[in-house]
Amino acid sequence: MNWPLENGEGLQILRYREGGQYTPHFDYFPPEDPGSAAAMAIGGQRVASLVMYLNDVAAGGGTVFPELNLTITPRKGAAVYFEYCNSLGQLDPLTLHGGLPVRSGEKWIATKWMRQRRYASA
Ligand code: PD2
Ligand code: ZN
Repeated sequence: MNWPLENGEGLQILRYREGGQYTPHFDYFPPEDPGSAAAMAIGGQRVASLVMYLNDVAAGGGTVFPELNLTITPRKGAAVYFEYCNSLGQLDPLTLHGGLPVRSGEKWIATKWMRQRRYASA
């Protein structure tokens, strides 16, 4: 990801069962949200995400970027990387994204989020 290892949050593993989905959201902490200041107290803002697909999904489960008219089909071993915070701290709302409903089978992902500064002890 070309960020210092210590800027990384712990890897998050997520399992979706059939019908499971992730409603569209920003991975950064929206400045207007009441909880954002506390979330950013250590490490600052999130700057980048890597969503790694751990299995092939029988049907559905794509990662969708509605503002970009873009959907990525999950494939085992593939990943989606995107950034949303530049060096001035400006955020990119075009990175709104979600996980479409899994129509058949399961979907497993591992997500790594990076911060502006040191977050982990690594
Ligand atoms: O599973 C996905 O496709 C997905 C969609 C939106 C994962 C995340 N966000 C995430 O891990 O932040
Ligand atoms: Zn996300």
